Amino acid sequence: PKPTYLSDYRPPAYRVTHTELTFDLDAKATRVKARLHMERHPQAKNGAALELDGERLTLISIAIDGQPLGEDEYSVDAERLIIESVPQTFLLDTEVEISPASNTALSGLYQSSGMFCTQCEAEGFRRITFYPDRPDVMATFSTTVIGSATTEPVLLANGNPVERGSLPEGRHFVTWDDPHPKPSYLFALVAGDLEKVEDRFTTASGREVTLQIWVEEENLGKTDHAMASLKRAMRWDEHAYGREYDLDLFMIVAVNDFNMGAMENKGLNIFNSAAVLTHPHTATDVAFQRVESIVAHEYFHNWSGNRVTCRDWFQLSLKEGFTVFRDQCFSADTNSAPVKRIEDVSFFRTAQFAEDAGPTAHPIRPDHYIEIGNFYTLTIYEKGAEVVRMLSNLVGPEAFRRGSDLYFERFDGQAVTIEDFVACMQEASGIDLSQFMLWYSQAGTPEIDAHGEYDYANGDYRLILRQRTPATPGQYDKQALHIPVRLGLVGTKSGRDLPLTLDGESLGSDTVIHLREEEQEFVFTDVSEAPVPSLLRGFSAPVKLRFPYGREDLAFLLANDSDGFNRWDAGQRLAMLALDDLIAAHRNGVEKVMDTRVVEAFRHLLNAEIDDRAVLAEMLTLPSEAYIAEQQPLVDVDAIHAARNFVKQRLATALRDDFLRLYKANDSDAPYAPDPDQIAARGLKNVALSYLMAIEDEDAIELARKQFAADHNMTDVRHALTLLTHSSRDDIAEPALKAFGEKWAHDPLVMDQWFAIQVTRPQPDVLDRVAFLMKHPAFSLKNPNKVRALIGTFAGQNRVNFHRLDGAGYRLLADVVIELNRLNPEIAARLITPLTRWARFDETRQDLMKAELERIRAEELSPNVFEVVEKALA
Ligand code: HT7
Ligand code: ZN
Repeated sequence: PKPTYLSDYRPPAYRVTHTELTFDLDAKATRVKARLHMERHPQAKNGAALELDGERLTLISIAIDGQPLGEDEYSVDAERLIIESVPQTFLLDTEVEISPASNTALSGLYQSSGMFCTQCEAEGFRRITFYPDRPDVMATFSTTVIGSATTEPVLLANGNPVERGSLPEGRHFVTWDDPHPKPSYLFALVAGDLEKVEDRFTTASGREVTLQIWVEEENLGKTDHAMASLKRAMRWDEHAYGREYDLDLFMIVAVNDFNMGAMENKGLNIFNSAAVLTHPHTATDVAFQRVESIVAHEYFHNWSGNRVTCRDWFQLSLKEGFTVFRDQCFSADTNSAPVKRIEDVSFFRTAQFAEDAGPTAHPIRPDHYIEIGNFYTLTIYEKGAEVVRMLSNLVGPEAFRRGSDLYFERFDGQAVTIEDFVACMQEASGIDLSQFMLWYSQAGTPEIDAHGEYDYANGDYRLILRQRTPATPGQYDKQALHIPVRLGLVGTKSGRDLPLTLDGESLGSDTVIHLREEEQEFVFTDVSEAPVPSLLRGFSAPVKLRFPYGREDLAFLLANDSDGFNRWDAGQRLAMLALDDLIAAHRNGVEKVMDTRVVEAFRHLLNAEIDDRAVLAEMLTLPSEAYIAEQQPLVDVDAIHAARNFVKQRLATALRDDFLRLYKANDSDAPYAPDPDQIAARGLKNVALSYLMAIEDEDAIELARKQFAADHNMTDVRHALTLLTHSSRDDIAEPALKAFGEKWAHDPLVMDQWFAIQVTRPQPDVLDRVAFLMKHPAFSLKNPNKVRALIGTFAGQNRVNFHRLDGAGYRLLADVVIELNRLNPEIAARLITPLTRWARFDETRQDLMKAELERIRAEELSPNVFEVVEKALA
């Protein structure tokens, strides 16, 4: 397959002003008629050929302005249809046949649990009809859907329903009209036997909007949280960005088979059922929060993505980075802001840093790709959001709002670029953002080495910052970036933030300094006492910051830093120093000794008055094995696992009574609500239970058993079941797993959790269990949620067993990838990720992982899998 290059971008020669579609649905042979109102672009060459994208389509007929074309007037191959000569303005009519039932890739029109649904982003519309399937062609759409009145009583598409009626032979139709010009990737159709929950929303300007969530009948009781989240998001976007909804109807549909979380199709969002359905007995707090943020994310796309869209797919982060930033701010405002930041950053530093350091590293705006489906990445989404966050901090909240207003007004109804967005911010703020643009083109995580010196004689604090971005594939020399570093100096005597004076200017006690050079010195004057610097507060830039903190410094920051995020981070750094020693001890076969400073820091946390219980729960959580691995030059999965368990056990032994007290203080039988207070209490209670279960004494086991049996809510039940399943007590784990599996056999989303709990067991026999569960009736390779729950969770989260020295974990993953390569290339390509990280491991494992990549490479590969495997083996 050939790459597409950003530098080859050319505007389309023809545009579509209006698109009329008629679908005559049939599982194996759906007929799609398209009438495209087309005109040549004013700047295009007279006589330019018309090229339309089209894949897996059987062409039935083709006509221009009502005249059927002869076979010599057009050509069709596996990817496109070309008509050499067309008039300046014309109507193009085509009819094609497609087979939704055999579409296992879940891109285009497919079937999920018997219903018809579509996924067109990024390039799925070309599997529905011949079309200029690119985001810079925006048209109004009118869609008629014809289906069986019995099996497809509900027929949905974008916009507003304008006509409906009966047809012969038990068929019926509905016509939908979408007045907002949109690119083809936002097209959607759903048809099936669905039920709806309806609500209303009045916009700030007084327009009435009908809100509908469509689900299978048995899920009618699981939509309340999504509906409430949607209304909160709609209100928030009005306040925070001045954006109102623009149609009379907003629909969400839940489908069981979906490659990602959800899709922002205009007026008809399609959701993975896991990203919309919740109930206290089936979904955890984490799932409730995820639903809230995904519902908001898709809704926010109505402006950042739909009204103003991307010129080409290289600009993907324009809509995704900005929309993730928007959903992060929404969730921070709705829940605990510091905890939201801690959760986002800890995920980011674990997963995005790893991506940026691996063979698939790419800039936020890549300059080429083979398969755009491979670029829905943490870099485009999460790093893209960090870059927007930096912009917002650089220009300040007022200018950021002026800049976003300008962006939405100036580019409404257009397909634009990242430059257009940044230019609005520059115009609104008057700040030069030219160096900042490098964040979009340079891959890799910048590293900052910081050093500080306090001069007792004159009260100066000299801070030296040095930045460097390591080479990434295809990018060897990096330039210095514009990096905002938020900081404070915490006085070691007072424990307070000291006033900051830089170059004679008073900056308060918390400020942002701008690192633009490779090396820069900042001298703070009139510093009245020796400080410990608190650097990169709130994770003000997506970088790795090194500072030679001693353990006392970190314990001091953990107790005194006024920045909640950095207080948490100091605890993580302190734990990391202890873990480093223990990992080394394990590798060298010497006795492990617990750092008492960590125990004392935890004792202090457990006994201090901390208002935000959700932050406390985060502070009591040790860095994950994946995060620890990310910090090691060479990953030793066994040493990491042993070291982390050792710390957990020692903390649990030393602080058993404190954890027990914490558990009891936060245990409650109040009716479940997914509100921040309850979530924080459950979080603390379950952190305490995890520590207590690390020593597996009878009291702890009894607590876990009781929590499981109480069956109060899924958060508590799942946590208890996980601890029991991961314990050494199979006699207790097995009956609990069995009871849970039988109780929830009818609920696919709960069965996903049942799979995930089992495949993260640390016991060495887990691989047999994975193989066994792949044969379970509730498992299917065709369902992405199942693949993620069973295979993705095993390979991504069960590090000791996936990286077994006999290579069986790698082999199992490669077998699944090979099978999925045929069925669903997008999912197959994502699943390979853990194998692509071979360079971080010892030679034996490297060889085993590369051998599996080679085995995959020997297959006939989809472009998706080909691109990832080639990069991984380059
Ligand atoms: N914009 C949506 C992207 C998406 C997608 C991309 C490729 C394949 C399947 C997909 N499903 C949804 C999701 C979002 O960011 O909101
Ligand atoms: Zn998105």
